[in-house]
Amino acid sequence: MNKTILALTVLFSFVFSNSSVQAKDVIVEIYKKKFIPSEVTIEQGDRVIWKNIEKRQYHNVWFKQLDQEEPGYFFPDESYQKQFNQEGSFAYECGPHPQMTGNVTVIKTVK
Ligand SMILES: [Cu+2]
Repeated sequence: MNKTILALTVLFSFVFSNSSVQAKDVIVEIYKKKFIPSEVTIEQGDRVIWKNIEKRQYHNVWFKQLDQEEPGYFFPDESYQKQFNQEGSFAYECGPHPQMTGNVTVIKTVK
């Protein structure tokens, strides 16, 4: 529950402190050991939220280019989020299941 409250607090403070920038949240679901959709394109400043909707399988979201260490696992009904401020194409995978791969493409904010 604390995580949800924290997430909402972060979301609201971000939305209301940046009136000129409309950052969006993009949802990627994790189900049957797949990222759905596996490829997303977002704008700078947007956030991707990965939701684990498995019955009992944990996962993580590991950007080997960006993360110094492998992030912790998250379990069904939990989520993981990351905000992207740099343009680029960022590949990721699930640490325990390297066959699970995805990509986030970040483009310049369209005004
Ligand atoms: Cu996994």
